[in-house]
Amino acid sequence: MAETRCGYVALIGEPNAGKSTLLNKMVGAKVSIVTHKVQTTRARIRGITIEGDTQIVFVDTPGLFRPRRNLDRAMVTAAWTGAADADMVVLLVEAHRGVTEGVKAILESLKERVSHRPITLAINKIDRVKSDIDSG
Ligand SMILES: Nc1nc2c(ncn2[C@@H]2O[C@H](COP(=O)(O)OP(=O)(O)OP(=O)(O)O)[C@@H](O)[C@H]2O)c(=O)[nH]1
Ligand SMILES: [Mg+2]
Repeated sequence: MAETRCGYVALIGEPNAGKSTLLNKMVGAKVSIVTHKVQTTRARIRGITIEGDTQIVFVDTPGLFRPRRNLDRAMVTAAWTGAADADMVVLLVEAHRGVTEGVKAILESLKERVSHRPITLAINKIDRVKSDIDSG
C-alpha cells in the first residue's frame, strides 16, 4: 500500500499580508474571508488540499501585531497557537513593504516560539513592485 502523508502548514504574517488570499488559492475555494481591511481573520481557519498521497492542511491565522485590547490579544494568541501546532510555518511578507518593524517583531517571536519547525519565507504582492528584469 502506498504511504500516505499529512501535515499542517500555518500561514502567518502581519495583518493584511494576504494570508487568507493564499489559503483560498491553495485549496481552490473561498474558505476564508478576504478584504482590504486589516484584522479580517479573527480565528484559525483550515483548508485542505490533496497532492497525490499527501494531504496538506493549511491553517490561516489572524495577523500578528502588537496587541492593545483583549480581542487583539485573543487573535494574536490564536495565530501563535496555529504556528506552534503546525509542522511547518510560512511567513508572508508584502514585497512593497519589506521587512517592517512588525515583521522584525514576528521574526523575534518566531525564534522563541517555533524554533523547532522549518520556516519558509513567502514574498507576497510582487505585482506591487517593479521588476528590474522586466524593465531590462
Ligand atoms: N496587489 C495584491 N493584493 C493582494 C495580493 N494578495 C492579497 N492581496 C490583497 O490584500 C488584501 C488583504 O488580503 P487578505 O488575504 O485578507 O489578508 P490577510 O493577511 O488574511 O489579512 P488579515 O486576516 O486581516 O490578517 C486584500 O485586499 C487582497 O485582495 C497580491 O498578491 N497582490
Ligand atoms: Mg485573513
